[in-house]
Amino acid sequence: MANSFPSVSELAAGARRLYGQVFGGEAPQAAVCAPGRVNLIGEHTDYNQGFVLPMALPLVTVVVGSQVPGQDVTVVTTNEDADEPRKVDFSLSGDGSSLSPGSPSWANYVKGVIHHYRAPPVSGFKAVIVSSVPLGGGLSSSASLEVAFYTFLQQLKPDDGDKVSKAKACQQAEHTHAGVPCGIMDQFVSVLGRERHALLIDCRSLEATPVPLEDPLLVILITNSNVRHSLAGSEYTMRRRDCEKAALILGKASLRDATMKELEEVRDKLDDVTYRRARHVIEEIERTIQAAEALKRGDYEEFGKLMVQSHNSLRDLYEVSCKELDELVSAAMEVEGVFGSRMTGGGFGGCTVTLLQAHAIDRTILHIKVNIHIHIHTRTRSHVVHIYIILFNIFIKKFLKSTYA
Ligand code: GAF
Repeated sequence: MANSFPSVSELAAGARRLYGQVFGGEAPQAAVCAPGRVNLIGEHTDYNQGFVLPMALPLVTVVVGSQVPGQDVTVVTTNEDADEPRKVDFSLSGDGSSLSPGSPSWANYVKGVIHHYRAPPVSGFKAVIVSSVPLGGGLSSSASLEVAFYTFLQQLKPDDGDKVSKAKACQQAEHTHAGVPCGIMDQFVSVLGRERHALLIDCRSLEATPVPLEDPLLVILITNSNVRHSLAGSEYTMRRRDCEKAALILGKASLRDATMKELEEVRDKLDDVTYRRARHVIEEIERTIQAAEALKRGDYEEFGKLMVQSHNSLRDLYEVSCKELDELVSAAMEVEGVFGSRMTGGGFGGCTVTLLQAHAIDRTILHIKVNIHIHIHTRTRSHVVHIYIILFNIFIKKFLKSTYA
């Protein structure tokens, strides 16, 4: 059976309760939320100006809070990182240095969003953050926090309401305050995602085409390997640099403009790693366009094949997968009724996404769990015992018909 996760109203009720406890029984003036996302296909293509196909999730970050007189800010989170303080206080007065990134790291997203808010100055406030998006799980916990916080600031002092600019401001917060040179996908779909639709986003023009996901016979399953990735680590930045290098050698503004034929023509000018990174991106952009077409015509077999090709490319060419994700994908693909499976998000851990027939959901979950037990056995013998609980305490989300708004 799939595990359940709290609804938005349950999360909001929890946030209100916590707010009352922390702030002397008061009720918050505002309550907002923003979704995490799962990317169905189109990985590491957004910062290459390509296409992505994410969908917003019913996993959300909720912010409740109130404006206060003056410029003092207090924010509390239920963030599960036990080693970090869960409450921060700072003042918005002065030279802005209080908004510089620092510790605890979760507060950097809050500070970054205040810094890039499009209708400054922001007044003092107190707020509580609660989230059902797993941290570091590749489901955009950080973008959902940024977007939820931006939405909260809009309640205190409205900006012009432009949604694309809002997504861009949140992306900037990630760049300057979390140190991750991310693309636009996560913030964009968190702001503009639609219930029961994926969004085909052209990351160059920022045009988005909703693709319905309303087939009652279809289920999307997310499995969390519970391997925590850190996009702030150097690998994400290195991939981005590799792509820029390839584009430069190809004489293109971005890899979006390159074809495989052109890549082959300059192959002897590229080192092997740069060639493989570029090849992934060029082929993944094409796969994403084809996948959106397949989804529109209900060709799930084709969509599934493209998902698996995407995973293999991320594993072999882009090298952002890991053993646990590969195992989860392989296990899912062994089950009849599964169309396709792949890692999702930045990689180096996090989640897989699987497209399958609704009637196959229970046996798919069972098969994944049984296979995981086989692997635990193997790992135990190779002395990586402690990984058992962390890696294989998987939780599985079944959500196609859920709502998030
Ligand atoms: C992370 C980034 F934040 C996105 O912009 C995107 O590049 C993704 O990794 C990989 O597709 O989620």
